[in-house]
Amino acid sequence: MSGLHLKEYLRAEALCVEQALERAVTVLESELESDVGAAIRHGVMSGGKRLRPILCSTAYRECGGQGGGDAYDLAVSLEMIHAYSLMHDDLPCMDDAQLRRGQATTHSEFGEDVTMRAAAALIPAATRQALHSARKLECGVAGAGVVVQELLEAAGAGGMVGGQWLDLLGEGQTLSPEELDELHRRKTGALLTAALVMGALAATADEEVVSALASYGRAIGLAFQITDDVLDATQSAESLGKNPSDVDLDKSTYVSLYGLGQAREQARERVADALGALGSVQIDAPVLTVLAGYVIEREK
Ligand code: GRG
Repeated sequence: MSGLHLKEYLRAEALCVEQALERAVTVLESELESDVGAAIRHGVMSGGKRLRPILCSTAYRECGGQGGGDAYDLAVSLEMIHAYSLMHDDLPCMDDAQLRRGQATTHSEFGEDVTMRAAAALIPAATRQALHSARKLECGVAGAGVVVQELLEAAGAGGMVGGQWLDLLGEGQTLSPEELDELHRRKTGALLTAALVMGALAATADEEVVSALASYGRAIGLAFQITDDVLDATQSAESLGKNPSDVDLDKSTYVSLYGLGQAREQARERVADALGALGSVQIDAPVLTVLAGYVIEREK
């Protein structure tokens, strides 16, 4: 698959993801107070690359999964967790951000109390979404629990929440390279890895394929974060569509620790690790192969 085809692929996948998100948000709007529903719509339907659901649906398909819409319904459970995390991350008690995805952050528009509730409601909603959709895929009722467990482990204290905590504690400190890797393995890497593993498990891939995709996910997770730090250091808030910057928050980053050149080199090494993991098993994964490079070539 060429770079041009990847762009088309990502556009088509994002469209299916948007449709599945629309279905999920419409259900939530019918269940919740109107201001909370509106805040959820703002936080979820605000664009973004939709990388986590696309990794999930791609892994699912490249592991032989045949489900259509149900696979996207599963994939968007990851985006619902991601959206809640961004809504909470932007709150004044965390990063105190005004701009996200080129728009006002949810609390700037709806207030802190409504945003807190809206984001919290997304956590059980994502869990329900994952459970109901996974049951309809190849893994069936018996395998769906394991798929959901992946999501919850990645989102929890050993994953994203724990990583965010380390991130907040690390403000104003110089972290060691090991501490920085551990923080991002949890804060960003865990959910990206879960996306791949959930897709593979839903398609009932062999154990060694699931484990290779987990290694691929851990490697692209770090490559993705290093690139995030490079973009944060080299582009304006306007072009990235978000604020504040890592410098504003006095955070340790791959750029502050290694400098731009070495950080970029490390991102390339992680992509090579990811491709090595993919090559170690017998699956035909043309999209995941090109996607590994995309995570460090992206401009947003
Ligand atoms: C209570 C400690 C505590 C935590 C709550 C807030 C939170 C949970 C977690 C935050 C995790 C977080 C903000 C991770 C950010 C990871 C990241 C690189 C986000 C940007 O992802 P992209 O580039 O964004 O995929 P788009 O906009 O494309 O979706």
